[in-house]
Formats: sequence, C-alpha cells, structure tokens
Amino acid sequence: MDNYQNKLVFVGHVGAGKTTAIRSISDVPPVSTEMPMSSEQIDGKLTTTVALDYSTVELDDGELLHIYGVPGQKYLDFMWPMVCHGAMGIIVLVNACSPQKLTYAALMLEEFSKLAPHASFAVGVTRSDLVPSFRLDAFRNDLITKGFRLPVVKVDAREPEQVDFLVKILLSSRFVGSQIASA
Ligand SMILES: Nc1nc2c(ncn2[C@@H]2O[C@H](COP(=O)(O)OP(=O)(O)OP(=O)(O)O)[C@@H](O)[C@H]2O)c(=O)[nH]1
Ligand SMILES: [Mg+2]
Repeated sequence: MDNYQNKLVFVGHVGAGKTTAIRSISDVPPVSTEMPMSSEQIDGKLTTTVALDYSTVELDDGELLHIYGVPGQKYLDFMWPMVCHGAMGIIVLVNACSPQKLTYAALMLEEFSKLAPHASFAVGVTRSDLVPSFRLDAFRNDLITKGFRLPVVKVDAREPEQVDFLVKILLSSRFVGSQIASA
C-alpha cells in the first residue's frame, strides 16, 4: 500500500510554472510528459505537460516527499481526485501575467479544498517580475474577500530556494492546522 502521507500537489493553469517548480526542487530527474505547445506559444514556452509531473524530494529529516504537478484546466479535472487523494499539501501556482489569476486561484482553491479537505494550502504567484504593477498584498486581500485566507507568496519557479521556501511554508502550516480558513 502506498504511503500518501507525504504527498504534495502543485496545481495551476498552463504556464503557471508547475513543471519548472518541480524540476527546481527535485532530487531525481522528474517524470513529466512534455509535448510541443499546440496553440500559440506563451512567452517563449515551447512545451506543455500533457499529463502529470511527478518527482520526489528528501526533506531535512530524511522524510521522502512525493510531488505531483497537475493541470488546472477544468476539462482535465478527471485527474484531480486521483492525484489529490490523501494529499497533505496543495500549492496553487498562478501566473502573475494572467488577467484571470484571481478567478483561477479561487476556482482551484474551491475545487481542491473539496477534493482534499484535510490538506494544507498555499498560493504561489509566479512571473511577478514581469508585472511591475502586481501587488501581493492586494492579491492576498482579494483572495480573502473571496473567502480564502491562506499563505500567499511570490515565487520564481526557476529558483530552487524560493520553491523550497514555499514548500516549507506549507509544511509548517500543516502543524498549525491551517486548512483553508473561511475569511
Ligand atoms: N520571468 C519569470 N519566469 C518564470 C517564473 N517562474 C516560472 N517562469 C517561467 O515560466 C514558464 C513556466 O512554464 P512551465 O513550468 O512549463 O509551466 P507549467 O505550469 O508546467 O505549464 P503546463 O505544463 O503547460 O501546464 C517557464 O518558462 C519558466 O522558466 C518567474 O517567476 N519569472
Ligand atoms: Mg508542465
């Protein structure tokens, strides 16, 4: 029987940085199925993950964390329950460049909190360096207004230290019991 206790899931829309984040912190070469983008490229991104990303990372205490990346598009939602089953943490990645970032984040949080009611949640905003007008505190407040009070941080998915920090925020919130709190 698999042990799902140490399962962490990254979810987000195309280009949110799931594959990049998982690569950044993996101890082993991640499993992912990259295919050329069928529609127009997004900011030079040439490939998209057609199924899941999967990898592992060893925590400081020797615990092995299983990390999955799952697409956030609604038409792929059949994958969500199996990936989320028993997950202890879910990180929603949103692309700061996306005009729909608030809608996407709220939708993901709503859907995934139903699928993994015992998981801890955090939101990572990627690519904020490309949007000088982006304000993290305003985004965090917008999520609170929509009913989601949880850790929200900027993260450059290409930077292992930043992704590691986000994972640590999530792991620490597990001990203080911060499932999604109603605002
Ligand atoms: N400038 C900038 N680029 C970033 C940042 N975070 C991630 N990226 C880039 O954004 C792109 C994210 O692409 P992926 O990691 O493939 O995104 P994904 O979520 O796996 O996308 P799909 O598999 O298509 O659903 C990559 O080109 C990263 O290098 C950031 O904070 N700043
Ligand atoms: Mg991907």
